[in-house]
Amino acid sequence: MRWFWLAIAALTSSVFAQTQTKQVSKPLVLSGTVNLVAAVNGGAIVKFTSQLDEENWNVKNLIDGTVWDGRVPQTGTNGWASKEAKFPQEIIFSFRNREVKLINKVVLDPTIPDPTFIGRATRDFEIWVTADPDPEKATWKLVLIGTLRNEKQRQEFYFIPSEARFVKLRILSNHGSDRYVALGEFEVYEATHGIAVLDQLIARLEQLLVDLKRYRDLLAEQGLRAVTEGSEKGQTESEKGQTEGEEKGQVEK
Ligand SMILES: [Ca+2]
Repeated sequence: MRWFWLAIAALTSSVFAQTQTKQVSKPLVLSGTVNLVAAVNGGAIVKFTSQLDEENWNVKNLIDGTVWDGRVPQTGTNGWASKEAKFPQEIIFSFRNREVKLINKVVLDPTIPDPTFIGRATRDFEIWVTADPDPEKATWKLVLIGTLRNEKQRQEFYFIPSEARFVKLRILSNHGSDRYVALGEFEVYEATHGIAVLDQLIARLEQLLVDLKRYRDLLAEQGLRAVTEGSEKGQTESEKGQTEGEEKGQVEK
């Protein structure tokens, strides 16, 4: 029977761990680790409203897997910058072979060469998605309204898992510059099946409950049999003694 309690302890701690994870910061549905719009993973930019220049602020820098690093030797690219500080600025991304994916997370990295106090990095933005085949005629769905901190670091955003063939980043403001708006990197991640994992756990717990009830019934049945047998045995001896006593008494009389 010990295995029952070990199994229950293991399952309970597993469920509890998942619940704790949820409570800390992450949603129940988890995200994959492959950045779907990275150029190396087949990601592409389908359309964009403007770029400051071809050489240093090319929109392709949004999916090149790197951001500016000022340390010697200087590595990374500038990122993307708009032609002017006009809003909204929109950039549409697709995945490998323009496949439809269930996504629930984007990461924006506003790391650019410009110091933060100039205020050129992206601030308020929206994420829109569509599974339609033609981005020009598509019906778009808003899945996230977000605000970036004016800090040179990756910032993660989660939203309800949504089917997407195209993802539109709609930038609504920067941190105050009247020159342009910029962004170092943009990433999109697939929703993984955290729900399915929980469903499996629930199924296993339900089976354990069935087994436990069966074991309880078995114990009850054995216990009842033991009580009944004991009772029958006691009764027989008592009756026997009583009979013997009566017989003895009768003889003494
Ligand atoms: Ca980049």
